[in-house]
Amino acid sequence: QRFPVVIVGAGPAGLTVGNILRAASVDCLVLETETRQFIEQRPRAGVLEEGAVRGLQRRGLADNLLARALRHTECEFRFAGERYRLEYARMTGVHHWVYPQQLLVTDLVREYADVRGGAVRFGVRDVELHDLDTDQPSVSYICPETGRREVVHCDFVAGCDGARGATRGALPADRAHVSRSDYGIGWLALLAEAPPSSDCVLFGMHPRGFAGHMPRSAEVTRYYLECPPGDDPENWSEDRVWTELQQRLGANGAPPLTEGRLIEKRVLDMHNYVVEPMVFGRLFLAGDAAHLTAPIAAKGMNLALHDAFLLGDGLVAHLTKGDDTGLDGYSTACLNRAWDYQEFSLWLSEVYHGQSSGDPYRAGTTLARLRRLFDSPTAAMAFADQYLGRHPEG
Ligand code: RFL
Repeated sequence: QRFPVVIVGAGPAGLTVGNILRAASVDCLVLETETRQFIEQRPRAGVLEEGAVRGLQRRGLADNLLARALRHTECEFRFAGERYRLEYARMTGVHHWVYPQQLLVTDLVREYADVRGGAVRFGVRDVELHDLDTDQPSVSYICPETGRREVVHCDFVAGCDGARGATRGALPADRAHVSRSDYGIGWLALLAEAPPSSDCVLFGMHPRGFAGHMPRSAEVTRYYLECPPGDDPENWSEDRVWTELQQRLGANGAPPLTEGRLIEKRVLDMHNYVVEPMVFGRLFLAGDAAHLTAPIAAKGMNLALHDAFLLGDGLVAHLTKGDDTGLDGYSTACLNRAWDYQEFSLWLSEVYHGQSSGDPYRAGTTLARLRRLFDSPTAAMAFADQYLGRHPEG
C-alpha cells in the first residue's frame, strides 16, 4: 500500500490536514485508534477563535459550524464578592465562537470520508513509524479485522495523534527538545445537563479555589473546579460539586447557578509541554502531539487548527507545485504561536489560582492584576488581544 501522506490521528488537527489534502486531490490515509462513533461523541473543547473559524471557512469546513455555533462577546470575572464584565467584542470588534469539539470532529470526518473520499482506518493498534529520516518512510499498524501488521509506504507522515499518541516518541532524543511545565494544580472538569447560568463565560477567583462556567449549548454547560492534582473524581459528589460551584462563583447580585445532572466528571492535571522542532525528517507533528497547553486559556484546539492549516497548505504546495516554502517555515511558525499561547496560559493561570494559593503575597499581586483589567483600558485591551488570539489566520 502506498499513499503520499499518512496522517496519524483523527482529531481536529489530523482531519483538517486530511480535508486540505483531499481538496487538492492529494491522496492520504488517516489512521485512528478509536472508532468513528467514539470520536464523534468525545466532548472536550468548545471555544474557537474567529481566526480559526475563518481558516476553516476558507477551506469549506465551517458550514455547519457557522449555522449552529454560538457567538460570545463578553466574559465575566468574579472576585472579592463582585462581578466585572469584560466586553471584549465591543472593545476589539472580535468575538469567540462556541461549538463543541465533537460536533466539529463529526463535521470534519463526514466531509473528509463521505464527501471528499478520503481513506481512513479506525480501530488500528500499535502504530509504528519507520525510516523517517529517509525519503521513503513508512507507517505500520495492527489491522483490527485480521490482527496482522500492515505496512503503508508514503512520502510524509503527519503526527496528529494528540497528547498520548505514538508519533512524538518517534523523534530521537538528540534531535528534539521537549520543554515541560507543571502548574501543580488539578481541575475537576465537569459537564452538567443544565442550561448555562449566564450568557457568557464566568471566571471565579476565590480563596477556596478557581471555578469556571463555560456555556456549551442551551442544554449543556461545562464547569471547572480547582482541586488537588491527581484528585479522585469520586471524592466529588454532586452535592459537593454544586455547593463549591455556588460558593466560588457567587457574587453580589448574581443569581444562583442552575443545577443539573453531571454527565462528565474527570480530573485534569494542569501541565504543558512544547516539542522543538516539530519536524524530524519526513515526520511533521501538529496539534497536541507537538504542544500541550493546559485548558486554562482554551487554546489547544485553536493551536491544533492553526498547525493543520499550515501543514495541509505546506504539503499541498510541496506535492503539487514543488514549492517548499510552507514546509520549511512550518515548525518555526507554529512554535512562535505555541509559545505565545503558553505564555498567556501561564499569566492567566496565576490570575486564576493566586487567590487560593495560600500565599497572601500572590493573592495580593493577582488581585492587583484583576483590578488593573478593569481600571485600565490598555490592560483590558492587552488581555483581549491574547484571549481572542492575536494572529490572523495562517
Ligand atoms: P486530539 O483531539 O487528541 O486527536 C488525536 C487523535 O489521535 C488518536 N490517537 C491515535 N491514533 C492513531 N495512533 C495512535 N497511537 C493514537 N493515539 C491517539 C486519538 O484517539 C484522537 O482521535 O488532538 P488534536 O487534533 O491535536 O486536537 C487537540 C485538541 O483536541 C485539544 O487541544 C483540545 O481539546 C484542548 N481543549 C480546549 N482547546 C480549546 O481550544 N478550547 C477549549 O475550550 C478547550 N477545552 C480542551 C478543553 C481539552 C480538554 N481535555 C479533555 C484535555 C477542555 C478539556 C476538558
